[in-house]
Amino acid sequence: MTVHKPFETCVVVGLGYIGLPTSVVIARAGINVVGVDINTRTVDAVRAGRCPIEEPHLPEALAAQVANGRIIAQTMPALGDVFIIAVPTPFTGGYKPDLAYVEAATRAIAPVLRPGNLVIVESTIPVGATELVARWIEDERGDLICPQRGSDFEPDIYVAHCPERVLPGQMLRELVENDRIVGGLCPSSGQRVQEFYQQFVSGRCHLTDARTAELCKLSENSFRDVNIAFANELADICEEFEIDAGELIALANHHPRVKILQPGPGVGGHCIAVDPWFIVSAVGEKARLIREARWINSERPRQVVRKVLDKVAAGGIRSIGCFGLSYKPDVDDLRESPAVEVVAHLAKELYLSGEDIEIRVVEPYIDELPKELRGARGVRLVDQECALASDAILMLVNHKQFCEIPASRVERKAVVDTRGVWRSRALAQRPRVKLATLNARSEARIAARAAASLSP
Ligand code: SAJ
Repeated sequence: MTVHKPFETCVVVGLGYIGLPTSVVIARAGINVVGVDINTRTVDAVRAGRCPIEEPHLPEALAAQVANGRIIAQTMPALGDVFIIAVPTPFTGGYKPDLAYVEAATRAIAPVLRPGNLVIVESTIPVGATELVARWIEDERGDLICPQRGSDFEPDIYVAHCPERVLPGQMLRELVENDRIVGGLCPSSGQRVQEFYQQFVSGRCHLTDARTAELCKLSENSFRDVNIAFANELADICEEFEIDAGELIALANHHPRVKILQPGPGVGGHCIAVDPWFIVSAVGEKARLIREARWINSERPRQVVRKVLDKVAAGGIRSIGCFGLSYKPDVDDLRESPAVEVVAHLAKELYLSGEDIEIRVVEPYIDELPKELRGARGVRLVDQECALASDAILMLVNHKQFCEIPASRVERKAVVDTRGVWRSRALAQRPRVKLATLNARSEARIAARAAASLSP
């Protein structure tokens, strides 16, 4: 039986939204971490104990681990026992995954790898990419034997995919408590990587093969995307029937086996709006439902803009207060945010139609407008009170502080509430059944009763 040495040093490549909190959790378990990033500003910040990203409790936790020397940061990989790749995997123009960062990170660590090392890909990757990582290592290092898919020989380097599954805003807790999927390129890679995660994860570490782990991660995010698309479609259906979608979904969710998500202005962030394409681009027609859901959700921002323009067309609107820009509530992250897309598109449409309407944006998590909105005509970043004083209100992100705004503050205004924050207002204003929808007999009865009650 091979006796392995303990995990003393872990090299984390990519000090971003996943790499940084992961480094902290590993360091807290007593393992030394060498954080590697090509961005010198990020490296300088971490060295100084400053956290370059917004995440609850991360700044203090990072500062503590840097101060006690457990985490160091540099631009070049160092020797270690475990190598974690946590770099972005965006998609190219044709919705195909772009593995350039994963490849560059793999080739960068190859020169320092030694027999017995673990190489773990945490980045979200398309099916088959862990196999490519093994090939890239062998390309660079003819002296090392990597596993092949399902191989049963003992490799020099253990290679596995262990997708991150944490929710931004809850990272430090979820990194420890969530179950993990460990997809080994061969069984011994899986076992070795499972032993590593068990050092700092209290959730269960489920063993599988690399391809299953890759598709598992993509399926989790696609499941959520499809469910949100269903909620968005339901919201449209509810509008048709003059029903409040929030009430409907809350009631349906009382069924023990129903869990519908919430409609909104679209799906943002760089996971759920991206990952389903990794499946669609690989299997085409076999992923019809996943693709359709993606279209439904990506159409959403334009739909919101059309609703606002309808209100504008009704007249009397000189200013629109837009509430929120982040991709979801209570975070500062504006990446792939549907709210930003809505405001940018709205500004463009108003400009094209020659309307001179001020767009007042309130976003408590930022100090300046993102580049997509800088220079957009009529768009200003304002405080909450100024936005509330607008003629029309567009609720885009249900930040806690926005949810505290009483419905009475917006009562007399034109409101487009994409998050159901003022649901009670919507319910109060829900039109009674229109006479036009009653049948002729009912109309006649109502008229007869009215006539009777008027007669002396
Ligand atoms: N959204 C809705 N309605 C909902 C829930 C979300 O419109 O009912 C929108 C949000 O406003 C946001 C987007 O969807 O724009 C995504 O937000 P999210 O909270 O659903 O997910 P993310 O992108 O922050 O994190 C997801 C998580 N995946 C799942 O919950 C299956 C997280 O666990 C993953 O680690 C992360 O993607 C990732 O990195 O892949």
